[in-house]
Amino acid sequence: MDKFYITTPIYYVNAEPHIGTAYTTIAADVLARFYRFGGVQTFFLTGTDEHGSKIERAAMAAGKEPEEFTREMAAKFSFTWDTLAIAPDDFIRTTEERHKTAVAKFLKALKASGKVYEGEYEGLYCVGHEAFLTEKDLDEQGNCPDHKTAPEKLKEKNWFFKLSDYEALLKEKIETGELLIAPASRRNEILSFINQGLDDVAISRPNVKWGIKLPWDESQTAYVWIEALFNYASVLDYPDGEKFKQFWPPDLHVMGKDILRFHAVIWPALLEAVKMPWPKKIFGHGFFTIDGQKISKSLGNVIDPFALAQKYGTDTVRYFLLREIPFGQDGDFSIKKLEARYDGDLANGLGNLFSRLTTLVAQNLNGEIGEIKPSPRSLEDIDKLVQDLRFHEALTRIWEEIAWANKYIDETKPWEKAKTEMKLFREVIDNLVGLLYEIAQKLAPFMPDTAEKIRSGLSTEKIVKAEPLFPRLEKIT
Ligand code: ME8
Repeated sequence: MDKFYITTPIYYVNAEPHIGTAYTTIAADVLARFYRFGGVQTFFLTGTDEHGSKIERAAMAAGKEPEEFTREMAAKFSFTWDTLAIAPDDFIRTTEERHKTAVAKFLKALKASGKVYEGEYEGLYCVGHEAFLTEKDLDEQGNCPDHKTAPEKLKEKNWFFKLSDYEALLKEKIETGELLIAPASRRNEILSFINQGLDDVAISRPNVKWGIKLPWDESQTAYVWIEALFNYASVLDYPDGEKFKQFWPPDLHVMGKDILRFHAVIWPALLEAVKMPWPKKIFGHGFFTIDGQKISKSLGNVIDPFALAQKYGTDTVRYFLLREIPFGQDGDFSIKKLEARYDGDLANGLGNLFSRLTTLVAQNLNGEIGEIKPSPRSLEDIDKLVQDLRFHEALTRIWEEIAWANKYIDETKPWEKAKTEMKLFREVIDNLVGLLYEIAQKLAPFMPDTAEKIRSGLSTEKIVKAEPLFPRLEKIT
């Protein structure tokens, strides 16, 4: 692989960052770090989705102009990602000039493709989703099942994109794997959705002011989804920027299953219309609940990832989210589970290993071990698991090695050998240092700070008994 372009969704700024959006962004950061460490030219993008009625209304409710409101909210996202050690190569806001300019060029190309026509839409719109709904999407009360609000009845003139022309092509490319959709269950869902027949989609809205005007009809703004999807290209300076030449097409779009259809159906068709190469892979991960309940403002169970990282540590949050919930499946988040993993896996597992090993070296070898020897155990299979986005399995494998190392210490009792059999003692220590050093390398994309502490702790001239990596919880809570 000569380059790796990875994206997260760009998040709506009507809500603050929460652990749901943090989850996707951490996962993408892990992959970006993994490929960067591997020497692959990597571009990792995240950002914020700032146009449309939903944002305009949120700004009004906050008593602010949309410009000011979106600027403040985007800054919160950026700050939160920073505290979670998420290091994107760029952060795009859809209200930036570079995005607006690129979108205008794209819309012109789309119009020129002959796949755009003027029509009338009569139906339902959910502002929460920023999407058109049909009767069969609604619950028994006639509400949007996710937002529990009645959709707005619209009758308006829109410009449409002939999505229906792309059914056969989409099916073919998904079936042959030219467009990979993962996990397999999601791929099947998308295929059966396409098999039911695709309707054309509106690409503009006449009554939404907070948006990007259509170049050929200034009475309309681009439908927020159509414009938002294009962020992935505008950040690279579409159509002829250096970054565009180097990184297009995206190698991987990571997102929650809720927005897979936009990415796996509408997005490739739009790209086809303007003759741009398609993304290679789209991954729709699962959703998680908190203590069994949907994350929602009204339930008051929204967890602020910043506060969580402050209390338990950035690496703990990163580890927990990716270890607890198999990537691709739905799951549940709870503080109780997080604390159990902190005590078990982190403090007693990894933290204890590092502390025992550095103590042994400090006490018996005066802190000096010389060159670090290669690990006696092979950890190569872990890379493949990361490449396949099987993060919880990769972490499980790493913790098997940690458990092995702790058991090896228990069984070989190196502190006894240090008194009588120095050669054997050295062998045990070399094995442990080699293994732990490699464990730290495998952990680096997931837990950058912890990995760095371990690597630098083991590679100094004089190893000292380490400070606890994960202090006892009663001390920090
Ligand atoms: O959809 N569990 O933005 P959004 C797991 N602006 N992931 C979750 C989650 C949960 N409970 N809740 C949210 C939008 N997510 C559009 C995207 S892209 C061109 C435009 C994550 O702020 C998950 O990644 O509603 C989901 O897809 C995303 O947040 C939705 O973010």
